[in-house]
Amino acid sequence: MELTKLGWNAELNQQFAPQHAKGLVPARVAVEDKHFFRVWTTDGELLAQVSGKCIHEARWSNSKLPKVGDWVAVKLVPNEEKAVIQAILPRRTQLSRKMTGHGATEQILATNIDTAFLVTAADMSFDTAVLEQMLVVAHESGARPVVVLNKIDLCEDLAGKLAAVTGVAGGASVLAACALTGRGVKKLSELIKPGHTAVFIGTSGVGKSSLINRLYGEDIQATVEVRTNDAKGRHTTSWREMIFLPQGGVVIDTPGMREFHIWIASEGSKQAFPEVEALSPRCHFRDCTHTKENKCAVLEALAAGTFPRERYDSFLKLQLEIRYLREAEKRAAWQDRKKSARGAHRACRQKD
Ligand SMILES: Nc1nc2c(ncn2[C@@H]2O[C@H](COP(=O)(O)OP(=O)(O)OP(=O)(O)O)[C@@H](O)[C@H]2O)c(=O)[nH]1
Ligand SMILES: [Mg+2]
Ligand SMILES: [Zn+2]
Repeated sequence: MELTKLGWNAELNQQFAPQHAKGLVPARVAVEDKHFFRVWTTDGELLAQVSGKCIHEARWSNSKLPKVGDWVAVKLVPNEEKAVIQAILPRRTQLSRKMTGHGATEQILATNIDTAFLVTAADMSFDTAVLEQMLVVAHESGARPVVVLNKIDLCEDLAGKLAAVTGVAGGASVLAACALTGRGVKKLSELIKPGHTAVFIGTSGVGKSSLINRLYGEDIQATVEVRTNDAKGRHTTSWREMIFLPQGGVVIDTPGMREFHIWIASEGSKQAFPEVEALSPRCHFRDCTHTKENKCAVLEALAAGTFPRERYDSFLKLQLEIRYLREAEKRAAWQDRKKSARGAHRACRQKD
């Protein structure tokens, strides 16, 4: 397998020089399953495990373990189709969300991606709130977000749904598609160039795997019909997986997720709400939070009806979440410092 087709380039090659000198070879993580990985090397697919040193270094932070999309340095196990992952190369982009049900921990969904396809369905499950969350997460990742309105065959009011999607999409482009007939799939395919990596995210049943099958040209990912009463999916795809397209380029299929709560966001929130960004230079205070200040251009636009109330509510929710995560991050950093101070104290006492 030619690594350049998977996105390997001169810059990565340069970064890899020290690893190369140690006799390690480059590989890309295609599947992650707890402590086992499938990686792609020039010689094909290998089963890989992480070195003890890597696990030790990652003991406080899961994000230091390999993720789907990562470029890694592996040591080949002679005479076996196995490898040991020794190091992760710096990530160019990474798509993260806050893990659900846990205080505030980062879950990395995919790395080194160029395009994030945010899939929604034009059927009964149509929901712009999840799309707004996905947009922030995608903008924050560094990848280019593209909104895909799939299942347009199941919708009577396509113009209305497209308008609703465009209303929240900010600057992201919007594509309409139908994975069943293949309508719109060509446009999608044109956005995945050889060497590029695209990830598909969205709630269960919106048709992520179906679109990928269409792009691939045959059914390689399992798909299952949605429930008839509410069009919700059944969580068919159960792990993140990288797929190499015959025409070049790589796509990552992901399991359907109900929520895309942001991990720490700064740029992402600005880009997801370009309306607020455009208005805020006209606010009286430079650090205006657009919540209670006098002479706030955002609040004025809200009162005048030129900035929709639902968009403002989404904006507020996002700001609250960002504040919560910042606090949680500060707390975690403080606890880390306390832990290492205690460790140092113990080490000193042992020396005495
Ligand atoms: N009518 C119609 N059905 C579609 C379309 N795209 C997908 N489906 C159907 O929707 C169901 C769910 O599609 P999947 O591709 O499995 O959805 P998914 O997003 O991968 O779902 P998870 O893997 O659970 O996250 C399948 O029965 C598909 O055949 C479409 O454009 N139109
Ligand atoms: Mg799927
Ligand atoms: Zn303001």
